[in-house]
Amino acid sequence: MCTFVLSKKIMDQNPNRYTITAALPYTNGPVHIGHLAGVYVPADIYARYQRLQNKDVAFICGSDEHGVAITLKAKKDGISPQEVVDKYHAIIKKSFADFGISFDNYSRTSAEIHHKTASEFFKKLYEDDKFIEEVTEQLFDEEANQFLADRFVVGTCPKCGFEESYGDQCENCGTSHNATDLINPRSVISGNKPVLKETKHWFLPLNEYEDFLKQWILVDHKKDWKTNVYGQCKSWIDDGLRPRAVTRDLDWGIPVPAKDAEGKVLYVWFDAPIGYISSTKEWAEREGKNWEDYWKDENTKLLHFIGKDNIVFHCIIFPAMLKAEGSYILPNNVPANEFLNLEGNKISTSKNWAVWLHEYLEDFPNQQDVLRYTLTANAPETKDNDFTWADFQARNNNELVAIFGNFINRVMVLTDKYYEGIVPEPSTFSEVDEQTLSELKAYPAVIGSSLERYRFREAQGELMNVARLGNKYLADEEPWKTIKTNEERTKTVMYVALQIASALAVLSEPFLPFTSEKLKNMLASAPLSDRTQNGAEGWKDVSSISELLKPGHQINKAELLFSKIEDEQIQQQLDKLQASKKMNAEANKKVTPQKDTIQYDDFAKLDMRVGTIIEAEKMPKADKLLVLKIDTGIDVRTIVSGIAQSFKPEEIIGKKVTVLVNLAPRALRGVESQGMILMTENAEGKVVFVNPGEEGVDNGASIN
Ligand code: B3M
Ligand code: ZN
Repeated sequence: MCTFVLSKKIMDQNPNRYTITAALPYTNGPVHIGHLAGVYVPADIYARYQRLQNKDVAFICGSDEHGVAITLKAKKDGISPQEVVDKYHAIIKKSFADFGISFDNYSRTSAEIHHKTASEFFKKLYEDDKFIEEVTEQLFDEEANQFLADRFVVGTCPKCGFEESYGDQCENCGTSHNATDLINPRSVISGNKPVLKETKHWFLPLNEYEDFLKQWILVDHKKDWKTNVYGQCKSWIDDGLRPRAVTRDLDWGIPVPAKDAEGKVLYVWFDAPIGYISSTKEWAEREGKNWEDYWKDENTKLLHFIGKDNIVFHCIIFPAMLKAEGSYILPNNVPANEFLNLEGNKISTSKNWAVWLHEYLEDFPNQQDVLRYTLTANAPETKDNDFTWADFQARNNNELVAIFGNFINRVMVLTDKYYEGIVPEPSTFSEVDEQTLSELKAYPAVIGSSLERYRFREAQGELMNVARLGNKYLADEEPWKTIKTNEERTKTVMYVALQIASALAVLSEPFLPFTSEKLKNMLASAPLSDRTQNGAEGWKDVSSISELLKPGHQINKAELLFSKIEDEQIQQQLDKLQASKKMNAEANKKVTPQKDTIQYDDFAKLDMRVGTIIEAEKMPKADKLLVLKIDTGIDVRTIVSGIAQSFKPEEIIGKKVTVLVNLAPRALRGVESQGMILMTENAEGKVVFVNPGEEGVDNGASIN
């Protein structure tokens, strides 16, 4: 009994099979750096690392092609939902591949295998009586003749008061709720206030899973789940779980396989996580594997990489579904990240405030690793973080080029120069050499330990320490000096430096796969298939093999691993963002509705004249007010105007303005203002004068 418990424990800690999922991106737009930093880069690092450890890895993803987000995008662009998903599925799939995200399978939820899998999953729960079937009142748009689910309805979040909360989830506080919980709901389609209408749906009674979830999350995973994930789960559980509808009245999605369910589809968050399973099936079929090993074997470690807005679905709802089904394993961990901002503002698809992956790949060809590196260095692991182009440039120029690239370049150039690219035979190791080699051998465990705890920034920092170790070693041992005095010593030093370079080639693979590949080619490392079962040089080889590059081994010519990123490239990116900002300002400009009709006589009462500002000064002790002297043609009079935050007094002297001259005088801070200057706002929200017309119009000319 005792031995059994012990061995089970060891297996749990060190499973050989990993099912690693990355959130299925919605195909209503391309992928941006926020998605990459939050989900795909860490998931890829982790999957690559486990493969290098010789683990059996299924790294699974695919496009999430259902849900209201897709329908809305189709409506907006005037095309069909299918056209929307086809377009973005192709863009997303290609950009992931070009960026080196090493999915074992990238599927899509419109695939037949997924429809079948999701449908069968529902049917099993339906037949096992796991759902509550209930007629309830749901929000309905009478004009559009449609029920309003999820993103079809916005309103005030009952929890935080955010006025633009979606029907199923509040983007502000992350709470997930039912559309009928919204205060002041409005239809996204017509803008109308919805009415309530009866309709039948199937609900998963989450309340019945409360005890299970409490034990599984709040007790079993109290220690190993990230605090942000654990905290969110706890607050949901503490709030009390309620039955949750898993079907919708929509025409885009997977038809509900139940009696009297016409016109109804599965809720997108019911079918999407099942997409992980169908994508695994698709892969297993292709590779001749058994998909059930990856989903039903207790020794398999299931991990979901997601962003923080998806926590409830992966930690509460999907596990409850899996539990209800009964034959599946549960996730071992859900290492969700917080959000990445861009240049101080929230990334936004609709505002085009983003760095799009497919555009990055065009603007920075063959520089995938620079973005991977920067995103990991700034990963929003414990709090929201900011991406700036200046930081991107600095990380490249001061770290990748100056530390990593510089070390490799020195090793390559010196080996070529001194030994024509042949790894020299070392003689006796000094204490420093021994020390350096033993430090080097400790790194796989150091980096691995950070990765096992999902601390990717820390892990990458340690990788850079390997390059730093190399630089320091060369700087201290100065082979360029000893070459003149002590050939044997130089050989030893270069031999040690080459081992460090070779270790870097292996250890950098999860983080900087393109660099690793290049470096392996430069070092002409052993053919990939010779080393480990997975066909790669193993992680542990760095610590267990006494020499990674043997004396006599011929390396290839040096290539540049990283190149400097110039200011102009950065400026171009900043200009691009500036252009988005401008477009948004224009698009967001709200035109105020027209006022009530007036008669001509009402208008004729206004006496507006052309005038010129002849003096301007700040009103003492008032931030907003300028005291102006205006030549109105009738007289020179004083007008107090609230424009001090938009103009400096000296820059407006001589300006022609439109003046309402017969406005009753009133005192502002003790100064009598005798009229009003007409102002408006330009597209960027800047206050400007209403220009009274062509040049050459005299002061005093009437405007009518
Ligand atoms: N499509 C949501 C998102 O992109 C989503 C993830 C599904 S994972 C099963 O935020
Ligand atoms: Zn909220």
